[in-house]
Amino acid sequence: MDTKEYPVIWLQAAGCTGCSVSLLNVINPSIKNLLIDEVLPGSHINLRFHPTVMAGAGMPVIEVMVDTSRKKRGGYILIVEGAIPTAKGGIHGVVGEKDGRPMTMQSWVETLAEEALAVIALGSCAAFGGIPAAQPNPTQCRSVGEVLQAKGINTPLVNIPGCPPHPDWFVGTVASILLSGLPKPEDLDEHRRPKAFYGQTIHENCPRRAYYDENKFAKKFGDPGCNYELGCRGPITHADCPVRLWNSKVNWCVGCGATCIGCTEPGFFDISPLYEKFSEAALPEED
Ligand code: FSX
Ligand code: SF4
Ligand code: SF4
Repeated sequence: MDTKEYPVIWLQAAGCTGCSVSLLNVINPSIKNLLIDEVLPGSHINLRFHPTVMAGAGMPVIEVMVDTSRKKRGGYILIVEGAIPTAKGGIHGVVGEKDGRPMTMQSWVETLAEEALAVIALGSCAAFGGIPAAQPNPTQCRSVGEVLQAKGINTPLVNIPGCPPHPDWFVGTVASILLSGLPKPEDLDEHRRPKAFYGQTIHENCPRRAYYDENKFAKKFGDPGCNYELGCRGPITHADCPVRLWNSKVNWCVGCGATCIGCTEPGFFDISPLYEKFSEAALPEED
């Protein structure tokens, strides 16, 4: 059987690289399986550019990226990690140069997204602006979606937020694209997140939910009870962490005694201080 190859360009913009590190920790498939073997029988990912993982540096790797976008026009997947600084023409974020002039992250995203088969905005920074876009946002960081919309670029876009995102959310989305094509509108929620991973709230599946329903709230970390009064945003946060668990099913945020800080939601850092009870007004209405 012929193997179909999907070239991937992975751009890193304004972020902390945690999204890449999270993916590198993927257990099943391993990162070697993912990058070197076939991710699905007959489908192989060819990671052509990734600033953290690739061995090369400088102009030769920039040329590989440009070459990929030219030769595989309409056939490569663009993954963007990190928000896009747009203040002052985007000069706060630069990747390489062209004709001796610095190339901004914004211009790379605009150029590469236009000719891509699909764009994946990986992590809450790329999907929603994330921490780099927190108020007062002096670099005017924007999400990938906002940057594309401002330019009228209509390439299909999937958001995979999380700070960082769970590796399964990314691998599962890519596998699904390779298996059955781009997600249909009904597969994504109003924030373009795959419903398969973000279709329910943390609160719906939290093992401490019975405490919440009985109004038994922890007053300090370590107390038995629901962590809502300690700032837990499980009720307004969409992700499957309580059932998927993290680090190869070892634990997750509330499971280890912390709160859900709402890392998959737009603007999670600006809602209120992370470890204070958030405003009741932010709660969804009960059915
Ligand atoms: Fe953002 Fe990626 Fe948070 Fe970090 O670079 S989603 S800051 S975990 O890693 O973009
Ligand atoms: Fe909901 Fe958080 Fe309480 Fe769990 S700890 S029941 S997610 S408010
Ligand atoms: Fe993010 Fe909440 Fe999941 Fe923790 S439990 S990873 S804060 S969505």
